[in-house]
Amino acid sequence: MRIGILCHPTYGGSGVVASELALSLAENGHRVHLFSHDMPPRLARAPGPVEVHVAQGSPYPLFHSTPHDLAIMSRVLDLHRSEGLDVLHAHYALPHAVSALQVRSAAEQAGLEPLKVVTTLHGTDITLVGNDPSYAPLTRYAIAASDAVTAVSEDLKRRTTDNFDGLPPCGIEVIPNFVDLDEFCPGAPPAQRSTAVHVSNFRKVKRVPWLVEAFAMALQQLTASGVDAELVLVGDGPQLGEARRVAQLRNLEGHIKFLGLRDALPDLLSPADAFCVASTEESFGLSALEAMACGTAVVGTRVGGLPEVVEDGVSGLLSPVEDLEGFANHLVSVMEDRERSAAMGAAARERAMGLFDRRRVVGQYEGLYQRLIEGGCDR
Ligand code: GMT
Repeated sequence: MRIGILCHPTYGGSGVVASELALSLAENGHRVHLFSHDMPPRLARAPGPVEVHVAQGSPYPLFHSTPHDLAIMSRVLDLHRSEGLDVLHAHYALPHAVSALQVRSAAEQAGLEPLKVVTTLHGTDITLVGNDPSYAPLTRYAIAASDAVTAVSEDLKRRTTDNFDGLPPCGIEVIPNFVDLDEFCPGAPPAQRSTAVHVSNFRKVKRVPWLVEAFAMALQQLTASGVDAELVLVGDGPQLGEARRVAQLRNLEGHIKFLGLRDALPDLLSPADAFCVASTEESFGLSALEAMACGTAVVGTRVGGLPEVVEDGVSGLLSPVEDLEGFANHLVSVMEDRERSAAMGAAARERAMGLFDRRRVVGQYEGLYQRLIEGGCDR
């Protein structure tokens, strides 16, 4: 198949899913083009034969900001005209699904080969952006007009169908996120100190300052029982400064590390006793899945699709979103008992292998593309 993928060039989330999918599809013999306004970091360090098109557009005094979405659409249309695409797969509803639909309609108008538009909803495109009145009408259109729509969890599917009427002919199919189990695997022995790790883009929804508070609370109990513990924070974003301020306020020096953006995720995840997710929203929790694949137990909040990924009490421990003390207690119970954290970590790896193996999930996408090309779900 000839497949075009549109995505945001993010360090995590949809940018990673789109990049890993592009690489896997290319590995399976498909011709794959990925379009974005910058190089997605996960793809930049992979040698796979994906053709990447970075389209940024040119600034012009009349434009408030450079409209890279338009530049991406032009590039896709140009490629469709010269080489042809069977499927255009948009990751994140806005703007990519709208861009893909625009290309489909421009191709039709120009008498080019028809192409099918698949939209994958990732989470905040529905729960935050899509709910914003300034974007809701366009999000609704993107969902209704796509040839197929997928959601990364049952919870996200439910939230989408609850909030938006007008679905594509085949409804919304749940295709979960996936992980490369060879790249993300247990390896390093446990760290000397009992270690909790968090990886994110430090946006408000990730609640990193709240996590630092919870860790400070847990640390008091851990220290009292003679456990030497630390929290390792990986990533960067708007709430980094606030997280540092809380760490200072709670005298966490010597027990907290801010590492900034890192690529060596498996090496950071696999020696840890716990992976922390303190989010107020999480449609899936890809970083939690990557930690699970590395054999690390998850301590998280019971939100969105996270309970579909982490089996509460088996591969991790989940607590209600406002329960700071409960979250801290979960950290203590995993971090003070290394046998327990190892057992949960092993269960986490098993779950990642059973449900979220890259090869299996990529096959689901291939099946969907094939059905569309053969005329299934035609409008
Ligand atoms: O919201 C983010 O953190 C980024 C966002 C994205 O699309 O880049 O992440 C969402 O998509 C990920 C990949 O499908 C999911 O694993 C995350 O749970 C989801 N984030 C939220 O729902 C907050």
